[in-house]
Amino acid sequence: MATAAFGAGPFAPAAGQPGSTAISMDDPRLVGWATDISLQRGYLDISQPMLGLVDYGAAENALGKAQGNSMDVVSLGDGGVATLRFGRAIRDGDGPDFAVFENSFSDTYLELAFVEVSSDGTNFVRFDAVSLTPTDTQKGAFDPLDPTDIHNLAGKYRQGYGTPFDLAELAGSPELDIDHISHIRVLDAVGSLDDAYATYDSQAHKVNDPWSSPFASGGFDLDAVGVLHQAPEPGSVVLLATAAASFAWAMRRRRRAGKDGSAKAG
Ligand SMILES: [Ca+2]
Ligand SMILES: [Ca+2]
Ligand SMILES: [Ca+2]
Repeated sequence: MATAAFGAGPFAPAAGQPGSTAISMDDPRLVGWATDISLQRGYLDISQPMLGLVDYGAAENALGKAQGNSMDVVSLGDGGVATLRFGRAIRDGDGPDFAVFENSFSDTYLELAFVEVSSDGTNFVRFDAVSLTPTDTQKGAFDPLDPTDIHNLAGKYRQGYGTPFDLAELAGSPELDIDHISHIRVLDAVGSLDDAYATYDSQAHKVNDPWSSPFASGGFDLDAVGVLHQAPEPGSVVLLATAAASFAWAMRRRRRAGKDGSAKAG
């Protein structure tokens, strides 16, 4: 198979190019950020577990607003997992509902991660990721990827620009309420083409990304997760329901009072 021209893939191009879906960390639609994280670091090199785990960056670096730099991140390592929580649940609104920010310093040095969501912290549903990066040659530690070959994998865009995710795509998933997402999980795509370590997209392609990268900052580097559509606060739903109920009660009273009045007048 001939190698397609760079930028000729079917998916959105790099940040700043026409048709890009990248979301700037300063986009005014971002109304919230992750407030809590639990972290399971991955290996420096999953094929050499004796080397240990990555340790770059504190877990808290993934909380709050994205910084868009290379330092204020937490590295996941091969197969590492970060689970984020939010002060308010996330809901499905028009278009993208949240965005995941990585720390790539260029449009083509891309380390990728799968993204899953949950409404209860137990049942997680993964977005259908697609990686059309050819799998004939392993991408080495600093080899470029073509963002137009990548869809629904976090890390598609350079630092300061989030990869968007649309909860509408997960409508109908069992055990998931797309209008009440409480947890987002970011899972490093190992990137190895070796059958023993490979991770696969939703179409059974091996995800080929820079590997191995046995550095303290190996694997996906999470800067932040930003929210575009928040669910109403639980308190405000109760208040709204209470207000509606007392309004209905007042109307009934008024109608009854009106009837009584007319009866007397008659
Ligand atoms: Ca949506
Ligand atoms: Ca990294
Ligand atoms: Ca950060």
